[in-house]
Amino acid sequence: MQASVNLWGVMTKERMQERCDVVIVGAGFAGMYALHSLRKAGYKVQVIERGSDVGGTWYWNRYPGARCDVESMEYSYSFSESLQQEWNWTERYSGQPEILRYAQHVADRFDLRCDIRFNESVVSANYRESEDRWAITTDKDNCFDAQFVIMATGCLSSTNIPDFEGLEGFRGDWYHTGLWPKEGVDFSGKKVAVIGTGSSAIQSIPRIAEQADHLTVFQRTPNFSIPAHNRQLKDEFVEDIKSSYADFRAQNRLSITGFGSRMERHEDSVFDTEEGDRNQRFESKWAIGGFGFLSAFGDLLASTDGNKFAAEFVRNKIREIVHDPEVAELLCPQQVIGCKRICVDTDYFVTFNRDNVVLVDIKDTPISRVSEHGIQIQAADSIREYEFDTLVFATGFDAMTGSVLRVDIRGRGGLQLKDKWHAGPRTYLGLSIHGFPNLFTISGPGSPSVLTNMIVSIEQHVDWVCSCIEYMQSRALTSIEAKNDAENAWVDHVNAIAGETLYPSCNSWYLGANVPGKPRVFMPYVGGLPMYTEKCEQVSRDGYAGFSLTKLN
Ligand code: N01
Repeated sequence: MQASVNLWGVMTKERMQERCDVVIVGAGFAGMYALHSLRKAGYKVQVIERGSDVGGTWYWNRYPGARCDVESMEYSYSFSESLQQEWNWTERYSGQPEILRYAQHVADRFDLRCDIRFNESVVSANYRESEDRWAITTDKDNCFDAQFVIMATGCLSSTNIPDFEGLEGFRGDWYHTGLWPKEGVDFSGKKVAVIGTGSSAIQSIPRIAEQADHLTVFQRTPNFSIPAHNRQLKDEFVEDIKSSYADFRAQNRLSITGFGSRMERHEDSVFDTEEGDRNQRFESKWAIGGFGFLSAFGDLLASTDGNKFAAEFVRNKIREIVHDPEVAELLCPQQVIGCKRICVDTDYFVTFNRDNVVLVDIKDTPISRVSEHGIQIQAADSIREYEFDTLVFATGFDAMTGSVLRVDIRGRGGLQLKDKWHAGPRTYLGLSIHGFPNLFTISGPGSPSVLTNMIVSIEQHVDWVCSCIEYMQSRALTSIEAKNDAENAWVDHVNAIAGETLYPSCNSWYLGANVPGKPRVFMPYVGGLPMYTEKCEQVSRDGYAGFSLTKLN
């Protein structure tokens, strides 16, 4: 923004007013690919990103131990054969620094940065019905006028920091795993608390314990975690995949989760297998490591009784690894395995055998406040105080809707998205919202998104949106909007198929249960990527069935 002198000779800030075809919010993997695709198709595109660089979740989540839980040969873009051939991943599961370097490489290679405004946040988006265009404003008072808005804001990028009384008076330092400082944190000689035991905690706890003087972990709900067995990638393995990378990607797109096509998935029932063979199967999956554990049998997420076999197998592993039986029992999750996203770890449970690590169970005695010196717990008849130099909030995210609703979005008739979604998100295909024409959500609620390899889902969504915009341009159409009945039917379908699984049976962030006051609605689409992709393709083949397409007079 520049300064200028107005008619009265007074210096004023000159607001930037820019007209473009598409504004994209966010420069993570979704925003970057959308920019590349739309620009290639000839559109004028502006990306606005609150961070100082590309990478999205991998830009913000720099906590120690941050690592992808999808294998690196699969967690990467497939749109460019030369990109996938030239980039070399080093480990089975990539760490955050390597994934961020990859995102930066993609930005350089495809010259993306020139169309991204960094260190700037979109604050509002208003639909102007008379023109079928959006007015977008930012925290730097800049305005953009665009026909389309693409929310590429990520599913897990709005941090959930519990509203603990007294936090502002805490004399030490505190951090959230999802807003980790770029310069890192030195825990040497410190007494540290980690609050939470989700994926971020499970990855960071072993690394923090190695460095800190003392670590206390505050656990509300224990989680299931499967070892990553992370390792350096062997050249033969990489060459084998690269020799037919396109086929490998195509196979992955046919799998329900968008990854793991080479993984053995068993479809037989856990009830049809004798105890010895059953445990043998679980044992071999445990030895392989990672998410594939739940593919040991075909019905582990369909039946509570069947699920218990897998859950008890993991609990027995925890009891074997953790020396103190009381601590082991506290670490044993009691919910359905897979109902919360399963964690993939390196040395998590064994960390509780260290002399400098203590587990505090806060299920029945929650954190009551943060004092100047640490954390207070309300026990039966007294307040217990723990002193710390550093607090780490590994307390997760306002998932799937948080980052979309952080922008004040107003559609037709001034309808506010936060009002429309007051009882939970409603979308058609997780891509579009009735009342909000020309606005697309990438991997939005109602799409497979977080239940799949995110990059595969992102590519599928961006490709669909680009084709849709091309379709409109070729027919001089100026607006597209999900119809109310199509949206209602989709929401009903998403809920109905989630209800046939065990997913809604526990307090997960999929349900919004981790954020106080958030409506409990199962947000991702559980039908799997192939079925979902086919549905999207059918909709476009049928001339965008379920959408109203109009032309401004
Ligand atoms: O967050 P979470 P996360 N007092 O919501 C606890 C992805 N991810 O950042 O379970 C005390 O899972 C909360 O307790 P409870 C991945 O998809 C991916 O760890 O609500 N505790 C829970 O233990 C993952 O699923 C990678 O009872 C409180 C924890 O904080 C998703 O991000 C790596 C509390 C939050 O766990 C989120 O993971 C890391 C309170 N007031 C993350 N509030 C990859 O590998 C919350 N908690 C790609």
